[in-house]
Amino acid sequence: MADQDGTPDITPERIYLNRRNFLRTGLLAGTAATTALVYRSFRPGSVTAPASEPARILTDPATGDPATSFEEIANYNNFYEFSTNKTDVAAKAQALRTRPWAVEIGGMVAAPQTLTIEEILDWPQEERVYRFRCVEGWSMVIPWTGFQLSELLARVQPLEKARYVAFETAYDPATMQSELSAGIAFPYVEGLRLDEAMHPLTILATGLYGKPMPNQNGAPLRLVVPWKYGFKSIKSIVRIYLTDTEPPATWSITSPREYGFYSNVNPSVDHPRWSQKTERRIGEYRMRETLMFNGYGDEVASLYEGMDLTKFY
Ligand SMILES: Nc1nc2c(c(=O)[nH]1)N[C@H]1C(S)=C(S)[C@@H](COP(=O)(O)O)O[C@H]1N2
Ligand SMILES: [Mo]
Repeated sequence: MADQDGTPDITPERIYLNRRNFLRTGLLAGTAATTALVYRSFRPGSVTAPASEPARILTDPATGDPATSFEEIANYNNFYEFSTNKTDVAAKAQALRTRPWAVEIGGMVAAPQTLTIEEILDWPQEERVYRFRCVEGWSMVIPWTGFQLSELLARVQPLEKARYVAFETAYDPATMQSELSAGIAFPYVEGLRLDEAMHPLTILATGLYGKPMPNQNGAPLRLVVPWKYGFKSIKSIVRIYLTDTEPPATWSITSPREYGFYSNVNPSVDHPRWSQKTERRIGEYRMRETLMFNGYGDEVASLYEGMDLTKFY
């Protein structure tokens, strides 16, 4: 983990006007119960402010913690395709070509589709302010823009036998570094169990701070699963497929002793080389306690009933 570089904490982006046209709400698919759950959990962070409303301060709706500044979110990144040095990624990822861009969705589905990014960006987007915890021990509060992954999955109609959702990042050797330099295999791949993927907290993000997704944060489309360690939130997705077997996940393949398929945030299961009991919120100096499921346990703990979470970590 790099030290803070002394960048001022308060930025104009932390306080910004919420624009009515950009953030359309009321798009939540699914049951009324699901919708109620999401609105209850996210009302403070996901409302559309009237255009006349004065600047608001973005906070994590659960804890009231202020959002991490745009500069910090966009300049301290993990994106191994470009660099293994978190403070170099932003500059190097400017080479990422995000147009044309298409996402292929297939596998065990009744209605496979290939969608252009323009089609996806045309869907209603909402804001979700989520805590984000990297397995390395740092965390942020990030105001994402996006939509529930469940909405996309509903369009392709998963077959009865589908049990998992697999994801793949673009790999372009012309603009990205080699596997040898990165120390991991490409394309970067990830996976979720289907019920995790369908959970209302799981989103595909297309932007942050009301702006299009910066390349370094995984433009034009990346996964966000707030109760799991950050590496599950795969960036710059080009392929999604449903399967009946546990899909490969880059860090579990690279280092199976250190990274499990589930990788739920869990302060009581240490990484073999460091403790996971505490974390440093970027922009702060003191350490915070890490919370089980990154504090989203009320919403997600039931997904893991009967599982030994010290074993299936
Ligand atoms: N394709 C791809 N996705 C990725 C990574 C990566 O190296 N390549 N790094 C992961 C890790 S370890 C983290 S912590 C988050 C970082 O997201 P951020 O840079 O937007 O904060 O992206 C995740 N998704
Ligand atoms: Mo991470």
